[in-house]
Amino acid sequence: MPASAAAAPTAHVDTFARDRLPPSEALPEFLFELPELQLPPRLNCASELLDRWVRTGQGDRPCVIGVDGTCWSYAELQAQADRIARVLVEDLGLVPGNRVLLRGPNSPQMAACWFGTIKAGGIVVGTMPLLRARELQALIDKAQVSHALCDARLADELAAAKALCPSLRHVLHFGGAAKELETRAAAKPAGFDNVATAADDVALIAFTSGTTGVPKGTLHFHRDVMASVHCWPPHVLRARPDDVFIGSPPLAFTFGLGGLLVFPLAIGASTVLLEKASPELLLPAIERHRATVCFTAPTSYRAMAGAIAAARAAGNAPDLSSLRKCVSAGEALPAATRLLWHETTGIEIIDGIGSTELFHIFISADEQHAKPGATGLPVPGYRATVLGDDGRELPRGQVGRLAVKGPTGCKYLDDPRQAAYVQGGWNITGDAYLVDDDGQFVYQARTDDMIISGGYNIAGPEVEGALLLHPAVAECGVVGVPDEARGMLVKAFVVLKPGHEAGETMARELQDFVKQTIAPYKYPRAVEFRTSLPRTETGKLQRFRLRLE
Ligand code: 3UK
Repeated sequence: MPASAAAAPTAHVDTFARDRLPPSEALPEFLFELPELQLPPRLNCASELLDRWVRTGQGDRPCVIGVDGTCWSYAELQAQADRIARVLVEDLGLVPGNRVLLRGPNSPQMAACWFGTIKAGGIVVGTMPLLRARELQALIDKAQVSHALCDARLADELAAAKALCPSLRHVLHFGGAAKELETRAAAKPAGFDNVATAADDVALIAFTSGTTGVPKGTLHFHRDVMASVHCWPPHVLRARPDDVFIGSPPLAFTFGLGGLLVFPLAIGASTVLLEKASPELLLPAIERHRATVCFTAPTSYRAMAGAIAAARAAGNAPDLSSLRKCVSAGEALPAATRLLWHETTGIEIIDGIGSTELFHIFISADEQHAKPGATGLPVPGYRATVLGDDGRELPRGQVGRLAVKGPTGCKYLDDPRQAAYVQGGWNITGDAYLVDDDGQFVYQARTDDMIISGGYNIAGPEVEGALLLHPAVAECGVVGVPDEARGMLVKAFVVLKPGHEAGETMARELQDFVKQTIAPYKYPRAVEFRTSLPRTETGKLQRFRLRLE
């Protein structure tokens, strides 16, 4: 065992999560080669990310900023997190290892709940704000959640779920008129001694936004959170303590948790937590808060570029001069979007592929290594390769299954699907990739989204990339639909920009355009116009829904 995986006895009294880790032979291989990954056997990530700044006399630094004008310093966030930890332990009987469901849009109070839970040795179960009672019920049952801290505005669906979930004993609301949590917290004395968790005690369970089947709960140790801090952020993002982070992904999504909470706090920077961050709200928020580092999805960059162009044409260009780094993840970044954002703002996007299973980004390129159409290079700390169907590494240029290993890796909570994600020690992400002549990893499609038409393998995202280069196309999704003659037919769903007319003529124009841009056999033989495309709360196109429609 490498030093950083050296075990300390668990601090969890409730060993539910530990008892449901995959057996050791089903785990991926872990790599702790970087010197900074030699982590101590006892580790509570709240001490490292939050308390450290107060301990070293920097508690006055600005930390979390909310939409209501709140701006908490590190000391203030710590004070609130300490009091919430006390409420959980002293009032609600939390014991280390209990699962605590957090529910609400991104906000300073959510950040305090996250740290309060972690400090108390609880296991955070984040939930997407839009989830309904039935979906919440599935997560609560699966993780045997005992406590919930919930934004008062989202109380109803949780109450409906609670009625069906015997494990859930305590629900406290924050916000609203009653301010239950705030009132209890305010009555507590200051300070809290963090539970001295083992580095491999579970800190959070992140559920995948699974498009099919029951969501999978991915377990992450305190050590996983800190390992992520030492890989992508210092080697690729390279943010500074005076940076102001902002973005759209919810804290329940590890893209958001890392990008908007863990990574800024790890360097003493500040973070703007927006409740709503659709492109039309994110853009003015960047301007208002003088944000410098932005995390969002490819479609959001595309929409913001459109909005900037429109505003400039109308003579009221937004002032985005503060912005210096833009991160894209969640979906492949089309070359056209990278180009458009660069033309519009002068900023080269930092693309990165990450997954809920690996916590955060493992292949990425900084501004200097950015290559249109490619995701990038393995992040220091990680190794990546492309495997053939026989499980052997493929030579450069050949399309196969992306395989990754590093300090973090897939650990599903009691789930037979562990054997599909982890094979031969590698994490198999489900993505088809190739490595080009520069060693850059080039995304093709989700493995099960490859379209096999007339004997050809066609990657939907490549066809989308070509369509997006056409000036009339706002958004598009390309999938395979069943076809008698060709097995599958390439079909494009297209949303046009305002001022363009859908119809036969436009369909033919787009088809010809694709034929001139990429190999002609890849062109969409069917084109359907839409006013919007189905997307998940994390910004991903729901291809399965397009295929069914
Ligand atoms: C796809 C990408 C191409 C890919 C995530 C950054 O998206 C995240 O996690 P999920 O579990 O989905 C993982 C899957 O999404 N994907 C993500 N980023 C890219 N495909 N280029 C990209 N840049 O199919 C991957 O397997 O929802 C992303 C950080 C943390 C995350 N959880």
